Amino acid sequence: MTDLERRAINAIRFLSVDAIQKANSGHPGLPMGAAPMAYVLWRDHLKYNPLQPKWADRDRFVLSGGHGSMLLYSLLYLTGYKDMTMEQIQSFRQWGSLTPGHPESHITPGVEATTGPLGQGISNGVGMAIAERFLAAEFNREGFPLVDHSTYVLTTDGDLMEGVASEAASLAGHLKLGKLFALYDDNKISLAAPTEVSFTEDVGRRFEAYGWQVLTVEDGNVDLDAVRNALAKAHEDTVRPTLIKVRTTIGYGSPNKANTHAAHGSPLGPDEVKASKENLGWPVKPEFYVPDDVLEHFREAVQEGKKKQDAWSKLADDYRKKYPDLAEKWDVVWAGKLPDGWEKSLPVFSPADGAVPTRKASGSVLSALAPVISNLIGGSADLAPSTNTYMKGVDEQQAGSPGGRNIRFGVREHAMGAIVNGMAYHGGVIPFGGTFLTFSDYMRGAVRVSALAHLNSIWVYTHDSVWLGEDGPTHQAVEHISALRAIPDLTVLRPADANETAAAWKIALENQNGPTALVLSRQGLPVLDPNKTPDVARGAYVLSDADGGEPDVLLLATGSEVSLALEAQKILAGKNVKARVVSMPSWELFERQSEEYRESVIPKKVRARVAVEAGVSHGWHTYTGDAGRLVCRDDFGVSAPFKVLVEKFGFTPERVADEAMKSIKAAQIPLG
Ligand SMILES: Cc1ncc(C[n+]2csc(CCOP(=O)(O)OP(=O)(O)O)c2C)c(N)n1
Ligand SMILES: [Mg+2]
Repeated sequence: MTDLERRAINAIRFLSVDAIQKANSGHPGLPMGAAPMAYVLWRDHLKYNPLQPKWADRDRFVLSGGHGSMLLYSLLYLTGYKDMTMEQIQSFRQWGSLTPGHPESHITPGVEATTGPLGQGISNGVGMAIAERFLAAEFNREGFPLVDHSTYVLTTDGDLMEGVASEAASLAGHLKLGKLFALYDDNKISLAAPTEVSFTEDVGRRFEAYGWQVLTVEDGNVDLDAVRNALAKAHEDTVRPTLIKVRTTIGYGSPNKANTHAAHGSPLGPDEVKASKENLGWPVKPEFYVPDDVLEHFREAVQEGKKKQDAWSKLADDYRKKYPDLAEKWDVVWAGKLPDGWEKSLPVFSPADGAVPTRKASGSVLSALAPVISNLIGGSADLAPSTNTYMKGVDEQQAGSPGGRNIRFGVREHAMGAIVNGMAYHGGVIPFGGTFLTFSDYMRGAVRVSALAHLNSIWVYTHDSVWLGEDGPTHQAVEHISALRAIPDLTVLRPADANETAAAWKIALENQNGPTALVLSRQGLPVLDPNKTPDVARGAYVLSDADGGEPDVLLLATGSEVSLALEAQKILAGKNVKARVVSMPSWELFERQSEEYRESVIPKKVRARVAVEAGVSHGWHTYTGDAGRLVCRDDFGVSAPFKVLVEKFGFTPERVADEAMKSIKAAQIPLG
């Protein structure tokens, strides 16, 4: 190691240590131990342009151990990302800074993925590598490697203990994602203890069994050449993803805390900061010290990055001349747009179609759109025939068919979630993932991050209630819709019929500001009159009003229960009660409407209301108010035929009508 290299690495370490000390909060252990490998990667291997953080063909770097965020912020500062100023470094973990406690991709330019929940980042990396390979197959032409980048992940002990990481790594091996590289900060310490108390398997052999190439750097603290050689060797194998086990020391340089979990998640403290700096030959003062020549050395990345991107831009210009149609398509997908006129391909369903399960309608929508939206890519967790998420006429994503858009995630819901997110982070694609609604819990960690990071991930959840019948309560979702609604910035849509389903897909595809969950039925639902254009985008709308002015009661329903509400409306009409049926596919979208619109659909003065939804009533009180009634299911389901459950659980038109009468009484509105 040269003197300059040593000081460059120490600059990463002590910028991080000082920022953490100033914030009096943070995780110094990882930046101190992983600084050498990060230095080699960012100096010698990574393709990036600090002044154009969104350059499409950049390599992706994911800090999967997001607790080591200061490592990434130090690198962004040192290499010259212009938003990452010294002021930001000194505002680590403070309100409004670009340096939050864990990296957040929607806040900080240069941060590729929101990490911190362990296991997510490495799984995102798998999605990024899939997206890269898919786009390469789609766009690259002889002599024009327009898409040619790698995905690097810095992973940790805790990261690799997480189940989701194993699921994703297993799929990555199967798919032979040769341009995925994980550097494992193998320091044998986690948050609370050495790994010997709970994590003693041979990680390398496990990854080899997944189909990865596994390399080892025996001393990642000082042997930079070993890291360089490992990275070079990693690239020689173009078929297998690579795990490089880099043996390091957590908190390297700290005389009293290195190699202990004390270095993991607390500032070193002023005395230990001083001792560490002295130990590594670093000036104790000033804080946040970066020698000029070190900064210059790092900032060469700006020129280097520009050179690389310029060369790529020239290639792209020539490509544009030679393949204008492809170039046009490129612009559309990278702008996150949809091709002109795409919505004309959305199918329209008619009542003559009979009872159509909304999952089937969703399948028809997907297959109709697949040829038109060429970057729609996704699949399910081994449930393709059930979730109807396999696009007809489209190839399957496999090692031998990297241009395939039907992804078989296998029975790996959590990884599916994180991989879909990884594709969304990557850009250029519109990714989706599907499973039964009840298993949305298995992937909740990823769904939450998709919302936090404002990703365009689309979640397709079928078999949405107790109405799946015989499979019983393990498979019957009851609390899940409510649990999804509880996630901020996730748009949840539960369409009432096939046409609402098509409208829901349109909303999901056009949603630029976050993920969308489509909640779909297993059983057939009558197709409503398509001439009454469903106002799904407004979240709730008057589907059917009683004749003769102001309604006596509002029937608020979603999904399969909308047709039930329509039946109840007829019964009530027979009793001379005016009932309005409101189809309410999305609370979130409804809440975004104007006060006037909301009042026009759910007028305050009509206090008699019934909410009908085959799930827990949690949250419905907001809409039903003080005189309202609930036809919901506040308990688990039961294994029995669907028709029996309808009776036993009281989801009959008569029951709904009965509750409507009770609500009218409670609201003391005289019958008209
Ligand atoms: C899903 C999840 N569970 C728990 C945590 C809390 N946590 C943060 S880091 C960590 C383990 C740290 O060990 P390691 O990943 O080896 O990082 P190192 O201490 O070596 O930096 C834990 C349990 C988390 N961030 N995410
Ligand atoms: Mg560790």
